[in-house]
Amino acid sequence: MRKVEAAQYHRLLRGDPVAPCVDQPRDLPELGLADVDRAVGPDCNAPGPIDGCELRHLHPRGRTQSSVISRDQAGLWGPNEFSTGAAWVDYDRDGKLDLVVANYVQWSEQTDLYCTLDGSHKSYCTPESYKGTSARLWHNLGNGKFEDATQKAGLYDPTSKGLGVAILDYNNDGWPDILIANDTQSNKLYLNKKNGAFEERAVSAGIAFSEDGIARAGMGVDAADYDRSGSASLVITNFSNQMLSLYHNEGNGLFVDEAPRSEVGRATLVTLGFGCFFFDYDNDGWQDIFVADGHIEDQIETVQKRVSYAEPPHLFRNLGNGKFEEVTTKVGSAFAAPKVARGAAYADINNDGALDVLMMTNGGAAHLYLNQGGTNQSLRIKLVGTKSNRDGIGAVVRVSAGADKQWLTMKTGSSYLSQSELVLTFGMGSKTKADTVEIDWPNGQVDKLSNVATGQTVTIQEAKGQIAARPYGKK
Ligand SMILES: [Ca+2]
Ligand SMILES: [Ca+2]
Ligand SMILES: [Ca+2]
Repeated sequence: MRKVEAAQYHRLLRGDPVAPCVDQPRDLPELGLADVDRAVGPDCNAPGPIDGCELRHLHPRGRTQSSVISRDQAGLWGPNEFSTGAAWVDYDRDGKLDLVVANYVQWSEQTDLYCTLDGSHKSYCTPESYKGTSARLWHNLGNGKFEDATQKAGLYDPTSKGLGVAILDYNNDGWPDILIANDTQSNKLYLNKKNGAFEERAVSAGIAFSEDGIARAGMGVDAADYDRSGSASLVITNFSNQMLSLYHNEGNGLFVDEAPRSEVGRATLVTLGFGCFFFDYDNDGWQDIFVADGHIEDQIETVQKRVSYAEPPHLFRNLGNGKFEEVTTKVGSAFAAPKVARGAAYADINNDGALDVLMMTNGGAAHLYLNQGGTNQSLRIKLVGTKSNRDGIGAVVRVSAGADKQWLTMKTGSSYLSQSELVLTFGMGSKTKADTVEIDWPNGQVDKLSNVATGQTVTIQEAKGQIAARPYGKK
């Protein structure tokens, strides 16, 4: 992967409507973009209290004209909380996107505690020093209004110290479930009961704790069917000396952590992971794993010799047999250089059909790595909902080519305080067309296309089919 210079990076971000946005809401106009009532886009993955969450009303004539709808107007007024990850999910499948926001701990400048790692310098206190706070679920009432549905939906849990949010349908019943990755508290998995309420199932599902029963330091999270089993599995980043979690979905309500037995676990034992996601970087049809790393303590090397503040990221190539191999150093020395990374997102920033990677660093520069691609084909799918939400968030897209069958979910959230583009990229290997493309929309509509060529981004409208196609540009 080739690094893009900072000035070029800013031009790309501002000029490209599919640019991913991470961590810096004031600089980036489309952070956490989704259309919640066909005219409203939210701006809401900001770290810090929910004051950082705005709704932007996009005027129909263009993206340059937007006005901020205050959280008062939208009814998004809750306690002053330390909000972290966020995701849009139409949990009651009424066509209107609802918002889930993870909260971290009860902290303020006034109640800040003094902790020290080496006896002389102030350091971060561990999360155990502070009380937790519940995630919040905002139910979209329409007309730009939301209500706090946390209690009635069964999501209220003041023990949580949430950082990451992923939306997945882990039991394949067509109703989106919610995962909250918690720091030093057990992770939470909210099963959608289809009646506006959820039931928390993390312990029985096997993802609450590590294999030895410890609540780890959950940071970022993502979900995808990485082994084509038909069910969405999970990756969750954890602290140094904990390795990440690679929870394989067994398809029966249970997950098994594959990390301890795999290259993924061994390679991530010492590093401290934040942003993470599944994506197919080499377009071979198998979902690979990216992890952004960086410790929280700049003095950590003085007390733990094997651990460093700046750390290389991880890129794991999916070998297609349930195993991964680390390829970080093979894709570029700048990419593999140590960083104090936090947020991470992907998008095809230059329309060549290969996914590029954006990393944000703590107090430092953003790093954008252009994927140089290869000989493998890809097909990109953009959705336009009509009865369902406009961006098709929650839709499942299934692509078949010969015996190869893949599926991806259109989603927001995932990773760490970041959001990737709202376009699905299917790696197609040597195939030059998909035999079928099937879209299961959140409202139940199913659309099916046949013989769709690779090498393009196809826009599909609910109940109508293909409405636009954009061929990839020349490299
Ligand atoms: Ca809804
Ligand atoms: Ca479900
Ligand atoms: Ca791959």
